[in-house]
Amino acid sequence: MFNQTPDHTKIITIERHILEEQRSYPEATGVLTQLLYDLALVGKVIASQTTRGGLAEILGREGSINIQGEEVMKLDVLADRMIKRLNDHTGRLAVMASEEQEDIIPIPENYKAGKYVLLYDPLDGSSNIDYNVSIGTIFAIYRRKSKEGAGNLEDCLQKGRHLVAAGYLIYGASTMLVYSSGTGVHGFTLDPGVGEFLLTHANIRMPEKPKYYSVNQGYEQYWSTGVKRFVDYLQGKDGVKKGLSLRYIGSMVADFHRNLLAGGIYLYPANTKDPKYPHGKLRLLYEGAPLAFLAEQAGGASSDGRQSLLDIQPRGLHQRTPLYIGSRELVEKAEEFIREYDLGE
Ligand code: AFP
Repeated sequence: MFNQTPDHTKIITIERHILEEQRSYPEATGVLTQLLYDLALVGKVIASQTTRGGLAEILGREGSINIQGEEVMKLDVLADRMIKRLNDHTGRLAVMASEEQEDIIPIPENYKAGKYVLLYDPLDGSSNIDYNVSIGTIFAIYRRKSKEGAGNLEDCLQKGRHLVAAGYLIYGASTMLVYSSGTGVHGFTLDPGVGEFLLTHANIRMPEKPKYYSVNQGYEQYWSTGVKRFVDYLQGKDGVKKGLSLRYIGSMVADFHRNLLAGGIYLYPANTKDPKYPHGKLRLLYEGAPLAFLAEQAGGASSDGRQSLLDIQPRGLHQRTPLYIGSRELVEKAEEFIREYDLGE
């Protein structure tokens, strides 16, 4: 019978989990632990705002002044500022970069520069906010490359292979934080009653048998032959395998999260729709690399169609990339179709 009495001895808070992970690294100084904990706080603060999203109509429109005399901001701008403010003075970071900002975000001179670099997408899927659909925050943490003083652009332009930790917060039916610091992927759900993230998904592994594929099928006419053939394959049109179900939310964090738990692939291929973005829409540093890191840690894989997203040397902060992330077998299949039909190899 289902036991409704919770076993309180088994409740693991995110703080305890991160601390226990740190214990397996005797040389660890605790700075990364603190940084991850700062990001959990970020999640709680943003979640409290996103759940009030629909109230913007009542409390004031973007640009207007609310009853506290403050300017009402769009949620993505607000999230961007919050992450910056919660992290610029801690002494843990050398530099930051955000999907919402053109240039790197330096640590103010009056604060100590630390040894880590934080890259983030403050509110991914923000075009979904108005429709009460899940959105998320993605983060990526690297060790600085420069020796001391203010961090620089080069500190931010690192391959995903050098990630120290990465994760996301998903603001959905419940708020979750999912992260990896290189020893598996772990998921925590925010218990709004106690205001803590509790371990609910220890050591997540992507199921071997994929269930879903996620792509904006509306762009099919703009895809290459290789991509079209690959999606035919996913749909089971070749008659070799049963087709997968299509699920596409248009919030990458939510699409990725579902496929991580259920098995499947998310793709945003290159397309010819907008000549300004020949590599598709998604950004390597803020979306591709961190989610690729999590996929690998959960037994999955990633690719830009030719190579792992983790092996691409970024040349610019906002570099875009074609993207395939999910079950290893499907990612390899995508590369195979692209090699055969698009690269003629
Ligand atoms: P927004 O943050 O502008 O809503 O973009 C979301 C996103 O970067 C990613 O989360 C989605 O998976 C993808 O774009 C959706 O893009 P399409 O609308 O072109 O399918």
